[in-house]
Amino acid sequence: MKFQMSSFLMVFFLSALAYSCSTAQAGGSETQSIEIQTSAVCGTCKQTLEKAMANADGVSSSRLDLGNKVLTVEFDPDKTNAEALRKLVTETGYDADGQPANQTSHDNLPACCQKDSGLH
Ligand SMILES: [Cu+2]
Repeated sequence: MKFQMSSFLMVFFLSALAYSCSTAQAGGSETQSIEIQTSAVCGTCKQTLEKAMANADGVSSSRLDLGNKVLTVEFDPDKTNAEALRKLVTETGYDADGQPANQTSHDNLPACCQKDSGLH
């Protein structure tokens, strides 16, 4: 009797899980947009960042505004999220919303793109 009860609960649990998965997929694929404050300084930074975003899974478009250094990214929330995109920015070598750039990536950027270049 105890065994029957636990297998009933297991079936119930699995079907509840399957149901929540299918509803998550059915409601998905609406594009979301985020704005990330970066440390980009020039047109080369813009190219570097927009290219990195273009290669990222789930990103449909991105645009860096050099006036305020804000990177706007359109993405599919089923495939990626704001946290992953900020991490990608830091791994490309730029600050993202106050999170510091990956130092190695930053040091590999063209000299004009480095935060302390003094050229900007
Ligand atoms: Cu630059």
